[in-house]
Amino acid sequence: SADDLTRLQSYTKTKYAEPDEQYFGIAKEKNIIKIHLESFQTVMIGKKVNGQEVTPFLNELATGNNDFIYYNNFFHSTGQGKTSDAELTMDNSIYGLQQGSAFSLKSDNTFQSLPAILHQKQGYSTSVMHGDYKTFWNRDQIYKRFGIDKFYDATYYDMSEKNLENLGLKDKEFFKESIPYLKKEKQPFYSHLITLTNHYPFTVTPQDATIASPETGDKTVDGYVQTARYLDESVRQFITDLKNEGLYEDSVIMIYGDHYGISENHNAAMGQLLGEEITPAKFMDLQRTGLFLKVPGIKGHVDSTYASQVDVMPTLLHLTGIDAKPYVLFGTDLLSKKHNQTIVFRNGDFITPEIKSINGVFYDNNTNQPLIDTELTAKATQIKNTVATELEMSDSLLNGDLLRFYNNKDFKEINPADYDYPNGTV
Ligand code: GP9
Ligand code: MN
Repeated sequence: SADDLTRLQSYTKTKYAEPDEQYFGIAKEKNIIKIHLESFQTVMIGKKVNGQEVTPFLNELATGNNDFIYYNNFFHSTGQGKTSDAELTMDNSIYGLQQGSAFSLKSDNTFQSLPAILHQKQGYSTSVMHGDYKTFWNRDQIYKRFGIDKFYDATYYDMSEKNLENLGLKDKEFFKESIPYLKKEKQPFYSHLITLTNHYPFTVTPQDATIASPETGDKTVDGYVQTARYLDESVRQFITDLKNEGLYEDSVIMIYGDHYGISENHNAAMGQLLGEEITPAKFMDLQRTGLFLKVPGIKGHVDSTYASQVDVMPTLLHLTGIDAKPYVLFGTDLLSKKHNQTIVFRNGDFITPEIKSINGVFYDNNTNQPLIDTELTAKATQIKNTVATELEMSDSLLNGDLLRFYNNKDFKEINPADYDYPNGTV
């Protein structure tokens, strides 16, 4: 009901973090290129297998010596909706559902999404590119509610057998064929490219395997190292092409992992690969999926701020000079002095720079030992309650379809009938 919306808004208002003036609007009307790394976990950054770096290109970006800010404490917050949850969270600053995928279950809801706001406030054209078919995760339905103008799905790409691996188009081919589409987008554009090859069960052809398998004996973990290398090479190729096409210099570029690739079922092999036991606390450490952010006018550096996928939308709004205040958002601007460093996981667990909370047990985040300090324990209990409220609020938004009651003067309601995603003709 409208009362539930009022309750929700009085909660999210308390989370608002005002922008830092030196960054507000610094990327106004700049193209935004969003590179979604399938199943990428930052444990691969800096990792060597048989003396070889797994992800040499991303490692370079992660030094902060290039154009990218590297957020090394950036986490995913996805649930059963996996990729679709990451997309939902990044473009709406809300959490996925406790069960199932909101993309499938809530595609008739009203949203006030980032692509629509960028379009309405600054004339962005918005698109998604992906080497799989448009009905997967019900994307062709929910994207209309997000106000996404164009959806270049598999029908826009050369899906001949030689170009396929695992669920769909190989990433190198995908990026190569995406360049002409990007060039044709009306500027400024907000374009989201979703990779696919680094997906369970992590297979590559011998030709694409450019790093030797670690031989833990677990096919998933061994394969992951090889597909992560392939992903790294694909991103390098794409960034090089963006430079050659004049699309790099003046664009905001964002690279991030969507969710974990290696589940608890593979803790033994993962432990062998990392040379340490994968305890529950260590497993939480591995939920870092990383954010690389290039903003024209901001020098690259490493930023250890704790952050997660909900924080991306308010950050991009402020960078483009749109105040996040009128929108119902759970995240906070990463560049704001008031950024909130409590990371909420979909199952109610959380992490802060000091504390981990896992399945009801508190840990010291730095030692990964159970918390004994009484002051910190009291603090943890308090945060745990806030986290429960946060998830409950986000659920109420989705389950009550509460944004349909929000007559926001800073948002023109989206009519899904205005959107259509015809097939490509490749
Ligand atoms: C499918 C791809 C994978 O199109 O995005 O989704 P996931 O299985 O990772 O949720
Ligand atoms: Mn995924």
